Amino acid sequence: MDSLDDTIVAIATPPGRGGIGIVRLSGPRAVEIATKLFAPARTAAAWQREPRRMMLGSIIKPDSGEVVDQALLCLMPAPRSYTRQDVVEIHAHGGPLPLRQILQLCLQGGARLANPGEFTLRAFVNGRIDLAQAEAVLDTIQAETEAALHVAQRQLEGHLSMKVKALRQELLQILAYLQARADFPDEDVPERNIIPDLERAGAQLGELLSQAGQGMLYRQGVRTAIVGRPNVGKSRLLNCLVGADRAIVTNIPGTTRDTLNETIDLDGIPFEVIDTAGITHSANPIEVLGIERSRKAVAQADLVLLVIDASQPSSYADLDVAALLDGKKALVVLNKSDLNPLYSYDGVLPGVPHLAVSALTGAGLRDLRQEMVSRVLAGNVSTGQEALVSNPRHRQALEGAQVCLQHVREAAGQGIYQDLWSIDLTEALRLLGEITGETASDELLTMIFSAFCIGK
Ligand SMILES: Nc1nc2c(ncn2[C@@H]2O[C@H](COP(=O)(O)OP(=O)(O)OP(=O)(O)O)[C@@H](O)[C@H]2O)c(=O)[nH]1
Ligand SMILES: [Mg+2]
Repeated sequence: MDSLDDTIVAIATPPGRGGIGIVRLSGPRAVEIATKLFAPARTAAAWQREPRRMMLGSIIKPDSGEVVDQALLCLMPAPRSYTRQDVVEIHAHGGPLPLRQILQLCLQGGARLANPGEFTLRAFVNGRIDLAQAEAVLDTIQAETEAALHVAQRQLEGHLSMKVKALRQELLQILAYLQARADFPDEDVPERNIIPDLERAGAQLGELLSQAGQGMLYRQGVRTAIVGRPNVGKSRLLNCLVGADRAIVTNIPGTTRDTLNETIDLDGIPFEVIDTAGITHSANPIEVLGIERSRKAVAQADLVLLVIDASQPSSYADLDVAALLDGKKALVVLNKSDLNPLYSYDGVLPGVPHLAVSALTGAGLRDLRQEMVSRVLAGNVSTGQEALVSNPRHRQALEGAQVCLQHVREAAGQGIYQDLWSIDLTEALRLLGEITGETASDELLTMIFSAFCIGK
């Protein structure tokens, strides 16, 4: 891991143009570096001695005195800052050029370019937030629905961490007892039945895990591919679901050549809906490439909407597409239900709900949306409790810890030698510690923070 003694710098606002853009410095030399390139508007202003106040001035090139931009500067001294180090924020105009020049001046002044997530990494390493909270920062930035934001904010406030830490505390007490008995067999360590304690811990783990499926849906969303043979109304259906004219719709088969993605919010779950090229046997090289992408979209999808033109009699072409869906969560959408006559398509995909809709009139769309939600929630049922776990990494650790506790309970029930219990308990503690970061390896940290954007 890179040294915490480096002073790091990054443009903290997204690329592109905006009203303001922020360059952020963190580290022991932040003040020194900023001092060299900032000329306060009030000549006597000593921004270094007025922390957490915005100070107006100019950013200048130290060697020539040339003004780069007007800016507001703010110092957040250690330890009351995001990273617990000295942090200086330069709020300049949000154009790529002024921001890049300011960044350059900071680098020339002795700062180093921050790695992705390095500000948040420092907040974690310096103990301001734990690892689950650091991950919640990223989840907040990436949230696509209100529900996802809510879960991220609860995690950032530390609700998951609190539960995990309390669990670890309980397991630590059991472990301490077991070790006392092992280390001092001749002394009178009072006998204690640990089974109820283990069961309580197991139940708490189970409670956290019971909502994890739903939490993960909020956070990760559902990749939903719309597939079918050409001209059945896939693109029109996408437009209907999105509520905007996104995809080109014509009565010419083979209109859609490339996949097109749009995210919609259904009951708090972000569905990334993907329109695809109609699947058919084509010799046109462009269509062939498009169809290849359609197949890939099906393979990668969490949910597939198989669209059928119900105003046409059933054809082998539909069955060919249906055959691609083997084992996928799917819905059959019988489109063009506004037309006459309508043909029966019962059992195109046995066991999968069939829904009649019209992408022209909007009929049946409400039921379709509802069915999409119930289809992905199946097996992740909500019991009115709030989802605190939304991250697959956390779920894995909790599941691992649960298995360990199960082993201890079984061994204890059979009166098996206690040393073995300690091994499983220690492993459960390690796994839980990975969630909040107490036992996270450098590799794990690198993996987590590299997913962040630069400047966060
Ligand atoms: N009557 C009726 N026409 C529809 C409906 N949905 C789509 N259409 C028409 O069917 C034709 C094909 O629609 P598209 O959405 O382009 O079909 P597609 O499945 O995307 O076709 P490709 O991109 O070629 O694979 C267009 O003329 C649409 O207006 C519907 O529900 N009812
Ligand atoms: Mg299309």
